Amino acid sequence: MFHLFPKGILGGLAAGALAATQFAAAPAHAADYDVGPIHIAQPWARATPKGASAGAAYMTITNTGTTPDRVTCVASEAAAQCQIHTMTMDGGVMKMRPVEGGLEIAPGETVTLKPSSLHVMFLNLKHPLQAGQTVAATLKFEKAGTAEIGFPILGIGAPAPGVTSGGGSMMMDNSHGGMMQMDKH
Ligand SMILES: [Cu+2]
Repeated sequence: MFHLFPKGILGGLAAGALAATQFAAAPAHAADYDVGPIHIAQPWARATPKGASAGAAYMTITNTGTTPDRVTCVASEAAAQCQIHTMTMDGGVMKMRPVEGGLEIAPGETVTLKPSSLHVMFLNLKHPLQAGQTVAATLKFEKAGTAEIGFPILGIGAPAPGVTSGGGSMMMDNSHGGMMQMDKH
């Protein structure tokens, strides 16, 4: 079949397809960060509806070192408070609570923060998280040190970058309202 097309047209089609692919992939790309032996990949946050008091951010953290480390969120420009939360099902209700003493990343381990699971929580937002912008937060690793991470903000209810489906039927992780309860410590 290929012999029916002049070589120049085929080349043009291939180049066009490649350019379109690169363009489509570009917005999902986020910077990675290294803090000592800690590698942070694909940070992202979800946009929040107007008036929401809380927002969430996600990333993948790998400890390439030989000793365990613990991470906490110490500050964010967008919120009065920044914490790392776990989510668990308790009697059919999704509950989240701050990770006490920091989230441990064991040597050689990768921990993924993602919707309906571990997340960085911004409490008492100063302004909504707007899709297309970036929200910055300062993470403190007990041993590796401190890093300011920029989380590109994806749409409200967006799945994790690289995940094609919406991540199941759980709706409660977006607004932190509804069925969700939060334990105060
Ligand atoms: Cu939370």
